[in-house]
Amino acid sequence: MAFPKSFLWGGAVAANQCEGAYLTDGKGLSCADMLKGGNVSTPRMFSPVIEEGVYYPSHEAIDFYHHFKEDIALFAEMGWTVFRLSINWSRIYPNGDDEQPNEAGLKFYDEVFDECKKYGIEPLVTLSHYEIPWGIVTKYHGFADRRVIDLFVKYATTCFERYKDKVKYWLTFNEINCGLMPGGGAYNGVGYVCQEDLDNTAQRPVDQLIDNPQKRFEALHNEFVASAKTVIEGHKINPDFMIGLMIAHMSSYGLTPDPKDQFKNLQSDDRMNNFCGDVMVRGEYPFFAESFMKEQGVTDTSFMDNEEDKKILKEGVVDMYTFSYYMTNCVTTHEDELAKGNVFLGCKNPYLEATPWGWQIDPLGLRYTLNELAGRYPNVPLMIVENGMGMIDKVEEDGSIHDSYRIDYLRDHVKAMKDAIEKDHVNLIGYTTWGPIDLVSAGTGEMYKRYGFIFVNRHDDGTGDFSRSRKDSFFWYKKCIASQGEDLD
Ligand code: BGP
Repeated sequence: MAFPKSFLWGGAVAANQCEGAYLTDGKGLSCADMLKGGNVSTPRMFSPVIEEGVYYPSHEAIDFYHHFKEDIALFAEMGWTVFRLSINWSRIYPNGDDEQPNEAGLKFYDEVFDECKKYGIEPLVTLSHYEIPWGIVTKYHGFADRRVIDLFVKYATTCFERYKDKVKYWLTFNEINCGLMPGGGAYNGVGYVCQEDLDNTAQRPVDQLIDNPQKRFEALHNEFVASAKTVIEGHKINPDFMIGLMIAHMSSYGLTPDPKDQFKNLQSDDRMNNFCGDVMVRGEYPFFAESFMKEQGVTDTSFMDNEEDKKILKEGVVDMYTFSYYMTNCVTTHEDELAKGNVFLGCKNPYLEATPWGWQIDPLGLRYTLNELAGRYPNVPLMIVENGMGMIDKVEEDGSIHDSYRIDYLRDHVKAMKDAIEKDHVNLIGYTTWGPIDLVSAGTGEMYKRYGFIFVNRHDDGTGDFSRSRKDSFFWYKKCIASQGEDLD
């Protein structure tokens, strides 16, 4: 049997994409609460002030806050052994810099973890999943301000102390490498938004906020230090904690055998995928760090030389490497090929099919990625904490949903993991699919783009009664887990 008995099977969500109840029980605003809905061709707008009568997807989301018992029972019915969720920082410290934590927020997660325990499900908790408190964005410009390191560590240690007997697996920052992308500070956890955008009533798409590479990379550095300090403090509170990093991993291929394409691909892989991983697993910046940052427009890289930070980074290396995997892309220097692609997703791979959102489906790419990571970071276990297919689901008259495309996608990815474990001997310890219950899309804010095994009756116009129902894939995943990944038909 390829998958070891201890292999963790489950699903992953983020608080801002499922909880709703955005101001309930003392919760403060988070940056996610300031984002409007969009779709595949309309970007999400960032509004620095909440407008009356406008639909903000996170405000109600799928109302997990009031449905968590029902939802966790459904997860248990599938046989899960792990549930990845995030704690919404602004439920615990509503403004980010409050003296005392909000007891009602802490109590909510106590109840969620107790419910998991009832079914023998291990929680895997992300401390920051694109939901930095709004107060930290407006008052400190996010992690660009070094004081936010301590605010984060305080929040993390509050959670560690409170849940030390309920939660063993922790992740510091979701997809920390998304901070490498210009302009996404309101969205990607870095939290850097410049004053002009905070004052801007005309509003801009969230990925087009004014970029400041110097601030962005300083903020990222501060996140590295905050994460390392968190690991150090976490191990003092409970030495059994497994605290990991989380990377949006997108492997890429050089489009043509032109050495220029291959070299560009090597550099792009190093910069987008390996830069953050190297700092957090190896405890130091990689050899290409300085040239990379200079290319990006960083003029002063002296923050890398802070001796105290260097010590912390070395001491606070992570216990596991976790990542999201959805697709791969291609890299080229040939202008005509570049034009066929899309800036974020890279250029098109003629051998792969794509989803309606342009995400290119590549199960073998997952095995490729696992091999790359196992070679680069041989001393830490790997976990896939997001994988799945966002699609348009059709509800039949009798309420059933025949999502065979999702089953095909997942089956092929499970097979790729199996090969990686069995044939390549990769140390992979778990798998949580993304959005096992339909939820708000982070990229577009849609409900229309669905990932779930469980359908949620909620729509982009704000209608729907939040009722839950099982799709065909629900029964498939249940069978997959019951057979330890052997029965995939
Ligand atoms: C990852 C995020 C998730 C999630 C997922 C799917 O980048 O960590 O929060 O949403 O992508 O993306 P989307 O929701 O845009 O389809």
